[in-house]
Amino acid sequence: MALDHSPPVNDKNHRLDDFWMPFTANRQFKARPRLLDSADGMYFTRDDGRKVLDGTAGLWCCNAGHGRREITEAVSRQIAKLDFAPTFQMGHPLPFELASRLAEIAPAGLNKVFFTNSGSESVDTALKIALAYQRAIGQGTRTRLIGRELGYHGVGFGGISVGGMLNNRRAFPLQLPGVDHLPHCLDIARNAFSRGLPEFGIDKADELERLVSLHGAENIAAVIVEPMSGSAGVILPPVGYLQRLREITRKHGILLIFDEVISGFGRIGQAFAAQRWGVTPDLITTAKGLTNGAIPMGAVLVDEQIHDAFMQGPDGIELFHGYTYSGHPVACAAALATLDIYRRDKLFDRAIELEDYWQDALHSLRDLPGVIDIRAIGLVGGVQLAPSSHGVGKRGYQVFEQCFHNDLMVRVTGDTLALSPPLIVEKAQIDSLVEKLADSIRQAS
Ligand code: PXG
Ligand code: PLP
Repeated sequence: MALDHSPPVNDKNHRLDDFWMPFTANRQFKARPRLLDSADGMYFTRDDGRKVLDGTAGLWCCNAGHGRREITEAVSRQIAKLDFAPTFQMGHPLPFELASRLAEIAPAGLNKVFFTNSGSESVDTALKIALAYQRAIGQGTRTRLIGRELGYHGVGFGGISVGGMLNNRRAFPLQLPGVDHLPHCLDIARNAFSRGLPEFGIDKADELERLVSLHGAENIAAVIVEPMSGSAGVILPPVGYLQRLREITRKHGILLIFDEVISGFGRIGQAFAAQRWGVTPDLITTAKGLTNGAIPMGAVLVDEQIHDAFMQGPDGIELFHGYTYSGHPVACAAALATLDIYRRDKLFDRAIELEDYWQDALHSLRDLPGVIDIRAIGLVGGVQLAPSSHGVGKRGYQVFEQCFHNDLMVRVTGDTLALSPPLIVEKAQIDSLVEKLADSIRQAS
C-alpha cells in the first residue's frame, strides 16, 4: 500500500488569506477589503453593488474604458481559433500584423517591435537589447546603465536597478552593477502649481555630462527615463529637459530609452509622449494601454538601425531573449481590437481636447487644506499633499481610503494622489471626480 505523502488539507476558510497581494498592505486590506465585481465604461461596480468612478483607468491601463465589446469579442474569437502558438522558430500571423500596426503609430524609425507580457519585461528587454546592441557594433565596453531618481521601471532586477524609488529597492540591495542615477526633476520650491510643463529644471539633464566625465562615454550603454514619471506621483519633465537628454546621449553614442508604460497610448495626447514632446528616443517600452488592460501584454519599440545591426552577423539566432508568451495570439487579438478603438474613436486626441478643462478642474483644488502642489498634463494629474504629523504617506493613504468611501478610485503614492481617468471621460465626470476628491481631502484633513 502506498503511503499518503499529501499535505494536510487546509481546513480554515481562506477566502482572503491565501492571495499574497502585490504592492498591498495585506493585513490592512484583509481587515477592510475593497472588492470590485464588474466594470463598464467609466465605472467599476463593487461587490455590494455600489458604483465607483474610475479615476485611474484601473492601474493606468484601461485607456478606452471598461468592458469594450470589440475587445471581448476579439479575444473570445481568437481563443477559440488558436489558443496558443509558439513564436520561437515558429509563427502565426497576429504578432506580425500587430507589429506593423504599432510601427504606424510609433515615432518615425521605431518600427521594429519585440513583444513581452508586462512593463517590467519590456524594461528588461530594452536594457538587454541596449547592451547587446553596443556589443554588436563593437562597443562592448559600454556596459553601464543610467536611470533616474524616483523612476519606476517595474520590478524585475533590471528595472529596480535603474529605478529610483527607495521602497522598491531597499530590501533587495544586490542589484545590477554599474548603474548610476540622474537626479529627479521634482522641484516644488521652484515649480509648485505650474500649468503644463514646469519651467525650471533643464539643468538636471546636464548631470548626464557629469556622469560621462566620471565614467567615460565609452563605458555607458544607455539612459532610461520615463518621459513623465507616473508611479512616483506624476512628475513632469521641465521645459527643454528631454531635448537636452537627447542631445547629450546622441553626442556620446549613448542609447536613450523612454519608458512609456504609462505615458503611451494617448495619455498625453499623442500615441506616445515622445511625439507630444518632439523627442525621439532609440527605444520605447510599453505595456498597459496596449491591450486596454484586458490581457497582459507589453512591447518594446526599437529603432530600425538598432534592429538591423543584429541582422548582420552569421546565420542563426540574433538575440538570445524571448518569453514563452511573446506575441501570444489572444493578447495580440486584444491589442489589435484596442488599437482599432483608439483610431476609430480618436481617443488620443481627447487628452489634448480636454487638457485645459482637466487642468482647470485639478487646479481648483489648490486652496484645499494641505495641498502643496498640483501637476497636470494631457489626462494625467497629481495632487500632492504635505505629509501629516503621523508620517510620510499617512495623509495620502487616508485621502485614498476616503475617496473609495466616496465612490472614487484614485492612486496614492506617498502623499500624492495620482489621477489618470480613461480617455473616454466626459466633462461632467471630470467635475464629479474633482468634487469627490475635494470632499475626500476636506474630510481627511
Ligand atoms: N515602467 C513604468 C514607467 C511603469 O509605470 C512598469 C514599467 C512596470 O509594468 P508592469 O506591467 O510590470 O507592472 C510600470 C508600471 C502605480 C502603478 O499606480 C504603476 C505601475 C504599475 C502598478 C501601479 O503607481 N507602473
Ligand atoms: N522557468 C522554467 C523552468 C521554464 O521552463 C521557463 C520557460 O520555459 C521559464 C522559467 C520562463 O518562462 P516564460 O517564458 O513564461 O518567461
